[in-house]
Amino acid sequence: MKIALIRPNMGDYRSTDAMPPLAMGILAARAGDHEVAFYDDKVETIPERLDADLVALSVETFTAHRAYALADRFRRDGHRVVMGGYHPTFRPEEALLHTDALVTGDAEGAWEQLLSDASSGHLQRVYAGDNRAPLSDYRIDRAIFAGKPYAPVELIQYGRGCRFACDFCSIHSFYGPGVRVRSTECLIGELAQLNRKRLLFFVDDNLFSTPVNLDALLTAIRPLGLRWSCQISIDVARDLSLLDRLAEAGCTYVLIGFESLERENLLQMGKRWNGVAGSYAQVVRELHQRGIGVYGTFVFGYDHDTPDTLARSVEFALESRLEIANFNPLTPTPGSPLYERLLAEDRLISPQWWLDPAYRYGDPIFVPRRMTPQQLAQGCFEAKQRFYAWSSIARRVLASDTRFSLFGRAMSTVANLISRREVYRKQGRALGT
Ligand code: B12
Ligand code: SF4
Repeated sequence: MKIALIRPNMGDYRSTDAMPPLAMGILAARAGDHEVAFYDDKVETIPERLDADLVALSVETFTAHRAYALADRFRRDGHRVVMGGYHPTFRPEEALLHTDALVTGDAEGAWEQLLSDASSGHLQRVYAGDNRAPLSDYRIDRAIFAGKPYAPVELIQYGRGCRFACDFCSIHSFYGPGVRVRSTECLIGELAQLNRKRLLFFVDDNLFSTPVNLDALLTAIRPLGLRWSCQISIDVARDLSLLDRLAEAGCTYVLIGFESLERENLLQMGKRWNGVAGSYAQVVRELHQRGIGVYGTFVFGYDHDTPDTLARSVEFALESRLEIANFNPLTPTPGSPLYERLLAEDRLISPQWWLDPAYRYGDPIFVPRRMTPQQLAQGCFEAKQRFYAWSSIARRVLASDTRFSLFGRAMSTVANLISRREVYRKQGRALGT
């Protein structure tokens, strides 16, 4: 068969911060003898006509509307369409209105079965991926990304899942309670093939899955002399020697979900543990002292948030000189406990907001308790504007700790410029069209 892999964007426009989608590389590597072409809607226009027997789309909640429009078009043209990813996993009935078949959960195994059935003309409607299977046969084909204008970042995955279960996050529902990691030998083999001039980003939801796993990784990659970044839970800073080891192993940036400065909000989101390593300011200081930059993320709209808590969070981010930060309105995505709770409380403004033609990126999705939906949306946008104002970028980047490598500073500058541009480009965008 000829297979066209498509990663849809949020709408019919091109992005400037796109990174190569690992899922597509995994599907390509497991396509056997079939011929694969890959189109990335984020960085290139999807051709009107495709020469393909099977069109496969990777779908997230923010890209579902656009994915369905593309799928409907290709089905009208007589193509068979299949889907996979977070959104079809959590909303299979909805996706099946637009696709001939879908895979829920992990692709490995289910995708090969789907391809075999499609070639013999016996395509089933739903293939259940095994989200508990060990990651022992992890393969990825990066050749499909060649020549596409991606940001200078190499993505890599050590493991899947997270040991926590925050109320707003769909990771736990997707992967279950367990965390699976790849063997470090397999990972090192893959690392050897990546472009060392680019910043390496571990896409794991929490690289600190267990002390044993983190230790195995740091021991394996330290001798490679790489510079890398990751998402990590703040409790890693409870043991300062672990921070030393992260720095020694080449960690240049960490993304930490601070989420809120309000204890009651942390309790409500199931993230009380965010306080175990001391104050946020202390943790940032310890990381900076080791030459590790911090990308802090915050969410707003929990029941104890007011316009004032938003303003205080921006103050904190500026005073702590976070290299990058994000201030997002709480986004109830299907699969998260938050979504179910807000639905049950009748607080969702539009329950299927991702398909609502009136919805715009950054719009309020639900009614917060202690501010109006508009205050929430506007407050988050203003927070981003303040953080990415030219004066703020200059102050944070130029005055960054002298322990920062030249590479770290260059990365910080580029990341700030890209983030600033994307803040304005994304805000108010319709999904789908
Ligand atoms: C890195 C990352 C990013 C990067 C972009 C990465 C890139 N390549 O472009 C950045 C930082 C830019 C980003 C942005 C956003 N992200 Co993001 N991101 C991730 C993260 C951490 C890793 C993605 C990854 O590489 N995973 C590894 C691959 C191998 O896994 P996978 O994509 O799930 O694919 C597997 C299966 O799902 C399946 N599969 C997937 N597609 C298909 C298709 C077919 C046909 C088949 C058969 C199978 C299949 O097979 C794969 C292998 O088993 C995920 C969390 C996660 N664990 O995945 C969040 C995640 C995908 N992001 C999320 C969100 C919400 C966003 C934003 C909307 C945030 C925001 N408010 O702006 C934006 C915009 C996203 C967009 N689509 O435009 C959510 C999506 C939730 C949802 N219900 O859709 C996630 C799950 C995070 C979370 N905690 O909830 N993100
Ligand atoms: S928000 Fe982060 S720490 Fe919480 S469950 Fe999701 S991935 Fe884990």
